[in-house]
Amino acid sequence: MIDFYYWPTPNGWKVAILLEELGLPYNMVPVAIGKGDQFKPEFMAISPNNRMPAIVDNDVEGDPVPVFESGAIMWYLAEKAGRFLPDDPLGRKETMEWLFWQVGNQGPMAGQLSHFVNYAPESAGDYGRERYIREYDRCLGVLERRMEDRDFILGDYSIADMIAWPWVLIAKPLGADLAKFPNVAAWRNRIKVRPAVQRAVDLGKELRRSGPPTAEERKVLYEQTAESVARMAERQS
Ligand SMILES: N[C@@H](CCC(=O)N[C@@H](CS)C(=O)NCC(=O)O)C(=O)O
Repeated sequence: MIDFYYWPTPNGWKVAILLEELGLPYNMVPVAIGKGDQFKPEFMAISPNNRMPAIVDNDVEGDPVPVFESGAIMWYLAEKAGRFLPDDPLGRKETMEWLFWQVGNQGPMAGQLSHFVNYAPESAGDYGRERYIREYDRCLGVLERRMEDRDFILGDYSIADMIAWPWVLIAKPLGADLAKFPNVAAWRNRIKVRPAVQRAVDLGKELRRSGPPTAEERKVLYEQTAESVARMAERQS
């Protein structure tokens, strides 16, 4: 069985989609990031960056295998299952390019945009929000060009799609209009109708916050420093 450390956000959905697509049995362990579960020493032993998603694979010979960072988790699971990852060296190289693109570009830009759209105080002004509006738009343009002559990022549906899709699913709440990205809009819909994807997006939806974060949650999530993380880890040990 795989222990899946998860909270219902776009980064969590990436791995939920793959687990559902693979039909692998898993045990979902909620990581309540607004409450500080990500600083628990037992979680940080699995995910040293104090971020979910993470997994522990217990279906191995020897000690259970922890994996953190969504790109690494996607690669690990796809390789283990022998699915959603090309076999040939060039196909694997392309997969890696798009995984790295997602975790180094689209993910962080969309994540920061979400922060400035949803959580930044008025005193932050427009600079940060506009910077990330442009970067998110640029990333949508990258996908738009890539999808000009194919249905999925690598041609066939793969972990490259599963990792990039969640941050496109929420384009509208992030303020982006997909009308100017018709290839991306079609790709988004092609993936959205998949039953496994729907199950993944529904996973743990009852755990989601209904209103804006409380002052305490804001502090936990948006005021992290090396010292505060160490302090919170200490408090939870
Ligand atoms: N690069 C990481 C990003 C993961 C990430 O940012 N997760 C957020 C939730 S969407 C988190 O765990 N936040 C906890 C925190 O900010 O302390 C990945 O792709 O796995």
